[in-house]
Order: sequence, then C-alpha cells, then structure tokens
Amino acid sequence: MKILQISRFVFSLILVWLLLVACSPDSGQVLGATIIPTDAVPILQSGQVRQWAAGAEASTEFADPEWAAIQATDAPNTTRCGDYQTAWASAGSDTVDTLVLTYTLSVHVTGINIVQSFNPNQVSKVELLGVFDRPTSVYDAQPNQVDQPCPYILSIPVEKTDTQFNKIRITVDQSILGLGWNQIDAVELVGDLE
Ligand SMILES: [Ca+2]
Repeated sequence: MKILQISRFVFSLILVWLLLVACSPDSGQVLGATIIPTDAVPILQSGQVRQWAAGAEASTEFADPEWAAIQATDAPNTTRCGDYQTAWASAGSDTVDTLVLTYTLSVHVTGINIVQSFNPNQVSKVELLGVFDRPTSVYDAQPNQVDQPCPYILSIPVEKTDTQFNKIRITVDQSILGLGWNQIDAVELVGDLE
C-alpha cells in the first residue's frame, strides 16, 4: 500500500512538472496549441496582420546559405539594388524557378508584397497554397522590365480570401527578358485574422 502511495505521489509530481513545462513561455506549446511569439508578428488593432516569411524553399538555389531560399525570409535586408547574397537567386540566370514561402500565422489574404532587389520584374505567377498545397492563383503576368525604383516592390492586391492561408508560391520566368537573375529579398503576406 505504501508503495502505491509513493507511486501516486511521484506520478503527481511528474504531472505537475509536465504542466509547468507545457505552460512555460519558451516551450512553444500549450496543450497542443502553438504559442505565437507576439513580438514576431505585429497584429494591428483592425485585426490586420502583416508578416514576413518565416520559412522558404526553392526549386533551385544559386548557393547556400548565400542566395539561398532562406534569404527571402524575414524583413528586407538588401538595401541596394544589385547582385547581393542577402536575396534568393535561382541556380540558373535564364530559367523558370519557384520559391515557396511559409508564414507564422494563417490569414484571410488581402495582399502580397514581393521585394525584388535585382532585375525586376520577372515574377510571372503567384499562388496561395491551401490544403495539400492546392494552388489558388492571385497573379498571372508576363515579365516586364522595371528600371526604377530598385529594389522594386511588386504589390499584389488580393480580394479577401474566404479561407486562411500561410503559404504562397512565386514563379519567376527569367527566360523571356534576358536580364539575368531576378533576385527576391523578402515577401510580405498581408491579411486579416477573421
Ligand atoms: Ca533578404
């Protein structure tokens, strides 16, 4: 009987410890729900969320970590126009390539801002990726050369989506204008929580 009581006491201690760990701010989890670091994603009083990409993958990368897909995450950090390693570049300079970006919060999308730091604008397609990466196209255009300003921000207004998204895919078609790499420094997803 005493052993049973001790076992129960130890079990209770473990349970309390698990609860404390689960609720600590550094754990990233609260009983299965992800804690969002509120300082990372500013939410305006209107409920609008503006966020820079938290993760990125590309069909090809010129190098890694320089010019890798990950260089398109976070806020813009390529202050001048040119061939800088702080932006994503594909392996080839005259190819069609894709860049997929993920965001901390899922939102009803109202806009996308693509900051291009070299040879804009060769973005030919932008899609929201839903469940099982099912795409919804929000931009489809022929590449068009933009000399100024550079860095250039391609702002794509989106009619507020019914469902929430936290993933987008950008296609660059560098085979048409003959400009060379179209480098992407950062991509902002704008949307509403509700
Ligand atoms: Ca960057």
